[in-house]
Amino acid sequence: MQITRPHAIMFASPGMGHVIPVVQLGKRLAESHGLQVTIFVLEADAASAQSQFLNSPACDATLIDVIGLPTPDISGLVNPSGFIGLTLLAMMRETIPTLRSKIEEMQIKPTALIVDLFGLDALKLGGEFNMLTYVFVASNARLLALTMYYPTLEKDVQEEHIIKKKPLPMPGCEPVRFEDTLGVFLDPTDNIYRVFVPMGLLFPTADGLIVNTWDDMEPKTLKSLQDPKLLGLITRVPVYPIGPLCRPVDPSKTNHPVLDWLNKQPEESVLYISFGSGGSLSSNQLTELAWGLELSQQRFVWVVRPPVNDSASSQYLSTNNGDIHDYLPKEFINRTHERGLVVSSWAPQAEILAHQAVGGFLTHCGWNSILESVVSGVPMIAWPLFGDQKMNATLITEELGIAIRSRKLMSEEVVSRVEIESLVRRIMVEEEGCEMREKVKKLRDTAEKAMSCDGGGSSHESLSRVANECDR
Ligand code: BUP
Repeated sequence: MQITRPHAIMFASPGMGHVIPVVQLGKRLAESHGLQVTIFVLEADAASAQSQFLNSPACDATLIDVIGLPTPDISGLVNPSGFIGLTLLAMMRETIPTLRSKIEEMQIKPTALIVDLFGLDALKLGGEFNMLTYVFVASNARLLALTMYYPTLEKDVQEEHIIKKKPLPMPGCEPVRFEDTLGVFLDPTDNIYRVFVPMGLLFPTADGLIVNTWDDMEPKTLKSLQDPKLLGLITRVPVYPIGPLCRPVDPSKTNHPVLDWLNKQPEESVLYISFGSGGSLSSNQLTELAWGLELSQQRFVWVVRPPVNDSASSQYLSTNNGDIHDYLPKEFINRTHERGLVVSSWAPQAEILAHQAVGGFLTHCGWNSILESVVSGVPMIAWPLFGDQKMNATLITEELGIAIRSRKLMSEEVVSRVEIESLVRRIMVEEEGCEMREKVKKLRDTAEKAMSCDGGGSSHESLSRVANECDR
């Protein structure tokens, strides 16, 4: 007799920052908790980083099934500012009928549906197919807390925060500073506000909330989310901290030019710089960064993206596809080639951060990037651009003390080359950097402990509870 395993299906938003953690969660549920896992993901073009990742050994086909769904036509979407979140939400919404047909066709009926933040509308399929439903927050507990809490607030409390720019108190948590607030919360008259803010009310309609964090990373917020006298009052369903789930380092990836170069550098001597898959700097800021790096005299690997020209930083991808020499200072590459490497394509970030030569990470503070830095024991220079990145930056600088940042970034001013030189030196050569390195390594140890299967780590136990619920 064939024994059928409980079957969980996952619905992932497109983009590496979403697909990577969803795949890691699926693999973990299959490998350590014995579930059958099917992941539905919107197809991207074959040359994209997403397609390459989904076809690589990292998505072990013996553990999980990945099924591509056609990208829907959303040409009728009104999105004058080009906000990527609205596009993702519309794509996920329009794909629900296709997902429904796929579930109907399944031989082994799923017992659970796990959606990510842009797939909340699909929670309604839970009732239709008698599935338990979970939201997977591939970001942190603080984002979950704010997103759920904000729509429950009275108008005047919201206005105190967004008009008078006062910090927003959240029960049992650190207050949210105005500068860190998600852009979608800022203008109640905007369509983006009307679409996104009420989404926070959908979380308690799921059976549980799975978050890519762990107790030592966000102790206060996690406690509050689970305390019925604090934020637990609005959460109402169990919160499962199951992280850090990160893309594991691929030991076979040894012959990449960046890794070859790192092999020749002294231990903890290189600063890695990346602004993620969707971030760019203005040309002024790019120039200042290049000069700051050069002045610092430190070794670096820099994933450079073409600049955007309207503000200090942006979430909108640049349309400037010019040659890298066109937007870096003249002769920059020649002058720095002995101690720096500039990369213009997708870099093997997890492997770079885990390399012994890397001693610092200048990051846009995407949550996956932060987790990858922590599990590699690398302190950071926080350079948030948009969305939850600003809150993430506050967490790692002010609450955890594993990163530094420029105050200019809070008012979106250009950070000068002199200040960048100082930030780089503080993290790479000064005592402050050494102390942060020690701190982040201690945090890394707590991450390992939380994920440990043998020692009953807290994140492992949390995910076991989800897996047990799916077995019904
Ligand atoms: Br760029 C880049 N190589 O060159 P985040 C990114 N990555 O492996 P996001 C590479 O993509 P937000 C590259 O290791 C991480 O796993 C990186 O996720 C990988 O940022 C992922 O850090 C990027 O969450 O922005 O998705 O760019 O999530 O903040 O919208």
